[in-house]
Amino acid sequence: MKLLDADPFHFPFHREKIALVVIDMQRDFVEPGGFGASLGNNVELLQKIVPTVRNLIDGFRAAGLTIVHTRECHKPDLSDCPPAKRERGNPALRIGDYGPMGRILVSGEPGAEIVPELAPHPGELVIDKPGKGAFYATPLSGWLEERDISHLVFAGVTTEVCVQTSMREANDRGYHCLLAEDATESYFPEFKQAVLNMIRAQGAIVGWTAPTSKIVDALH
Ligand code: C5J
Repeated sequence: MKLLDADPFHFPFHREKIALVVIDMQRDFVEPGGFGASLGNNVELLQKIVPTVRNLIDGFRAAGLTIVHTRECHKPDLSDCPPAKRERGNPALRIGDYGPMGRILVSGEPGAEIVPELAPHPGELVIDKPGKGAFYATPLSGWLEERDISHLVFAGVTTEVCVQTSMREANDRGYHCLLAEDATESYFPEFKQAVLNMIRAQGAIVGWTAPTSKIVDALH
């Protein structure tokens, strides 16, 4: 049993039962011309965490542990994109429209790919998800059960949308969840801070948080 120095208190875990879930570090959210930018967001904030996410991934790779990468994207015919999602708001480009990185949030398009610095290695799991949560309409539950995983470390973007949704889904499914504080980011810094506060409040009601350096140190 290992003990990770986390908030609001120590996070105990068995090394062979922990996995990393990196949420949606895709060009569509992190680079200009993608989905995030089409909604009027400044993507530079998200670009800044790429080296930290890489350190976290490298720590899990060095320890030989399970790594899951997710991508929010839809089938080319958009049959898995509810009209309520596509028609929401007034973005410059809608899901499925052509932009500088191909069709917005469509699988197989350049914008849907994970940024090159964080590209999955062979053997790492890649989940294409049509929703904000990583468990909705994906094989993630089964893949984690097959590997006897009980503890999940979350990273990626954006903190209050896909990361928080996935972490709450995991918490409800019985996983012990920890969010890497400096390996997640939002277009809205105050939303990120609110999520960190919310998840660890009330005795870790959704989970724990810790900085990447402490997580990586605890893996060895
Ligand atoms: C959003 C995500 N923000 N990956 N997706 O729409 O958080």
